[in-house]
Amino acid sequence: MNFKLIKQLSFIFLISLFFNCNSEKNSAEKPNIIIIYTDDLGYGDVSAYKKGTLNTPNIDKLANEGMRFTSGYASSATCSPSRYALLTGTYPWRNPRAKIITGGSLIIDTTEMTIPKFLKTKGYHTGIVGKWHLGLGSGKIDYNGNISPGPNQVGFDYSHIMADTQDRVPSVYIENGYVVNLDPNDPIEVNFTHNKERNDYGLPTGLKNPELTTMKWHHGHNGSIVNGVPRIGYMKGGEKAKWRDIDMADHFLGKAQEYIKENKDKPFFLYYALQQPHVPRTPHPRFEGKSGMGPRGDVIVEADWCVGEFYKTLESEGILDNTLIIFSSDNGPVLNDGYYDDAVEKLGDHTPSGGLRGGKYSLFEAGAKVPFIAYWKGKIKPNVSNEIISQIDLFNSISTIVGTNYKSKDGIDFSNLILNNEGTGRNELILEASTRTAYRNGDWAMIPPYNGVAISKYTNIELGNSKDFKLYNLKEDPSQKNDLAKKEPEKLKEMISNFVKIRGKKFSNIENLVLE
Ligand code: NG6
Ligand code: CA
Repeated sequence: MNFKLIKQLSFIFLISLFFNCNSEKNSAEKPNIIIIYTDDLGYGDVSAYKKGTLNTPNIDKLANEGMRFTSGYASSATCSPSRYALLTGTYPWRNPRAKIITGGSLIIDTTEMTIPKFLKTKGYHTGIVGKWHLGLGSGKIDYNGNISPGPNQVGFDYSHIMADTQDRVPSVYIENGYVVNLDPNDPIEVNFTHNKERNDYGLPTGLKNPELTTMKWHHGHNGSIVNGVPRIGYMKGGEKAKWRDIDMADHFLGKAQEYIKENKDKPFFLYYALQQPHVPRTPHPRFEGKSGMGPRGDVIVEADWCVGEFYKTLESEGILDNTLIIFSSDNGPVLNDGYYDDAVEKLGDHTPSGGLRGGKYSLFEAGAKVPFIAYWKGKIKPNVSNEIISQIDLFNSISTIVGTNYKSKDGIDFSNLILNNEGTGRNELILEASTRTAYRNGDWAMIPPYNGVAISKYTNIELGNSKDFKLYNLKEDPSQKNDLAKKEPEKLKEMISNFVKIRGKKFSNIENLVLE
């Protein structure tokens, strides 16, 4: 090779490097990606979905200036399975460990692909702030050392979390595997097993010392009392590390804002998982009474405020034009989820489910159909879409947007829908609720027979258990009032057969019923 040629080639190489770097830095192909995920927020709890009773102006802004889905689903009617499906793009019923976690081990295998993991291959910095609830460790957890595996082992560079839920011990924050503010002389012990001895374990309990509580338990939730709130489970020690419930919203918001400020110069992924309006509902005093609906309404107003403040940070940091925001909820609404907190008594005309049947824990629509919004300033055009999409699809859609080839088995890619308003969502979807599954295809929803009570006597929610197959046409009957199983036997047969195809042979109950 002569010298001139080498010079020319080096020049071309440098030029291409320059353009490459430039496009790496500013390109819309590597937008920041933020998932704002609420806990138990219902379809009708957002005023962009159901006007009139409770105002959520900041969430509405994302909904009205972005793409608002009217048929967006969580994979499940409870938390851990939905969160598992969101991060892995996999149906939770494929993983027998993807059930509501109470102090249990990590349910994502560390070899499994996750959204933050594939984003890291594209140079993203990845963070989670807020509720985790996907399990920690791989056996009995020692909260006094490095708690692993956890979020940092399944793709997150940074994590600042609460382990399970606000109503479960330990009531402490965990940052990158270590309990925050832990005094080594006051180690934490945690236990979830109830027995006579354990009743004296650690702190006074809701069961033995109800006079020490400021929030009364209704069902469950009679373990250790922390900040006047009796919890699920027992803990002792860790006094300095305990969170203040009324500060939790501000605390997570602050961490999310800090994360943005620190990482705005590189592409980043932030999973901001708010704790509201899950129990115990503990609004900061400045939000008390703001909704007129008691603490449940007040914490929704608080969560909406957090979304607004968070948005302002993105704006002031100048990154809104290059940031895709997904807003959703992990499952549908519940009023009484274990504490007497006026959620039922002060509800008034508000309908958390937005007129859908059921709620959290239910196979009816309100279990998993949730607010689902995609917002990207200047890129996603304001629109309402009736296409069916699921949080399981975020994996494939985000993968396409950033240009990786990772695809999950169960997801579809709806990136074209949100970015170009072209293409379609899903034809079909399996919904999960406390290990039971149901099926949606087009306008139709089918719920197989299940043993168990029709209505939970605790939460007063219709769970979707019945001895017969149920069939609904959601277009004509979105609130699932008219069971068409008898009227439309051919449709029912087709739905059952499609359902079994996805659920597989293991679902022998249904197969037997089909054969009858
Ligand atoms: C249940 C709790 C409920 C809530 C739920 C998890 C009782 C009786 N009920 O076991 O209060 O904590 O678990 O909710 O303890 S979720 O949104 O995280 O799935
Ligand atoms: Ca939840």
